[in-house]
Amino acid sequence: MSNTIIKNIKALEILDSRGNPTVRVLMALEDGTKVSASVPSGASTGEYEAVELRDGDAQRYNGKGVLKAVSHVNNEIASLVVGMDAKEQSKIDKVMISLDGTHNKSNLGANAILGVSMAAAKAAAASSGLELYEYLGGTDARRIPVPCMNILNGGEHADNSVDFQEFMAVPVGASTFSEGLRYIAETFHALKKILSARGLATSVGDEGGFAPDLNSNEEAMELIIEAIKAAGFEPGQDIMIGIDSAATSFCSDKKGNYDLKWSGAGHQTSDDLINLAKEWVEKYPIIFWEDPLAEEDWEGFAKFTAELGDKIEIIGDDIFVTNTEFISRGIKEHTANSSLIKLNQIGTVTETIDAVRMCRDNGWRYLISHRSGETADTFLADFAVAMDGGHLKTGSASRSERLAKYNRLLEIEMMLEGEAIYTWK
Ligand code: 2PG
Ligand code: MG
Repeated sequence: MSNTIIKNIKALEILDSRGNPTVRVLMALEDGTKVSASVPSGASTGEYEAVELRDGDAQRYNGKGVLKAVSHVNNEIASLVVGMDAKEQSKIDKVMISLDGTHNKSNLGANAILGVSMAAAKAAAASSGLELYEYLGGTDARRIPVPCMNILNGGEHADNSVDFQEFMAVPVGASTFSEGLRYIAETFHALKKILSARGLATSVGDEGGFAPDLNSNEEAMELIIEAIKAAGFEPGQDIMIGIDSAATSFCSDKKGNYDLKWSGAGHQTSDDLINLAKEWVEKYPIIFWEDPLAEEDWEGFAKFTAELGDKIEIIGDDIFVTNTEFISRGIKEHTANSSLIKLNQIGTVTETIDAVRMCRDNGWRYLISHRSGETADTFLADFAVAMDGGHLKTGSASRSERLAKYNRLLEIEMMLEGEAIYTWK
């Protein structure tokens, strides 16, 4: 019999894919099970995300150390959670939420809390002899998400002249996950050839997509269409395009004004951005658009959705921050028709699942997502299969912290022995 009582929790400060500190939690159960979980970290963060606790000690890592969060795990959290049953995920998460006592986890830090929350799920799964996706998703968890591969980076994630943060290739026409991954990895390589033939940079941004200086944002679309064709695929049929504008990062006020500062295109209103999107949706095979407007621009968002919501998936990231309080407002106000889902925006596995459930219950879609600062932890891949959402974004076909998730999905596909489901809808 496995004994899933938590025997020991120990945290440490590690470095993420950008070389910034983050939290890793090691957990041991009474039956000898040992796991570790590492917490990701965003750059284009929403204002209302759960707080990632940083030390603020300028002498260490420019103030970005996480020794306080580590100490919260090792002391206050461990003293309550050790002795609990790792299978009791929602109880463990609830205990940490009330110990923290704030509405945004600013006391203990969402990075401290999430590390323990993820470790508990991993430990309970391992002790039960189940894969994490089976443990979290049940015996029918067998849908592998369509990978939304961010092959061209801009905004806060790169030092180039593109305003929109992510341009993703989405292989909707493939028949399996592994085929889909091949479609977009080949497109990534084709894009590299096209960029170098034009003397454009092939260096990559934070999520592993290329980050060339372009003449306009639209040039990114043209290049991707060209790359899809050069790789031998049909745009719109085999591969569609997803965009994350991350518009909060170029919003100049809270009144619907924007500044396309990286490209130099300058001032734009919400209406200008909506008109641009309408034009692009006519012209290009766009399947979804994330954060087309900023987190404060609820009105603009609703207008965007009224105009385009029957044509494409419209995803709120910074505006909803994986928080049921904001998602429920969005559902009521028809702000979007989908929510991004990031574990560390809300800070526990249970609350993340609650956000997914709310989307599902209300006929919304949800896109499970990595952060721009990642580790080699593959929790996200299993989580995406367990949540059955049908799509996932976890970066490009370069940088091992991104490939680790895609490779884990290949493993899950293999374990499912032909029973895996792969479909956009
Ligand atoms: C986003 C994410 C992930 P960050 O905006 O969707 O791609 O970026 O982690 O920097 O918030
Ligand atoms: Mg986003």
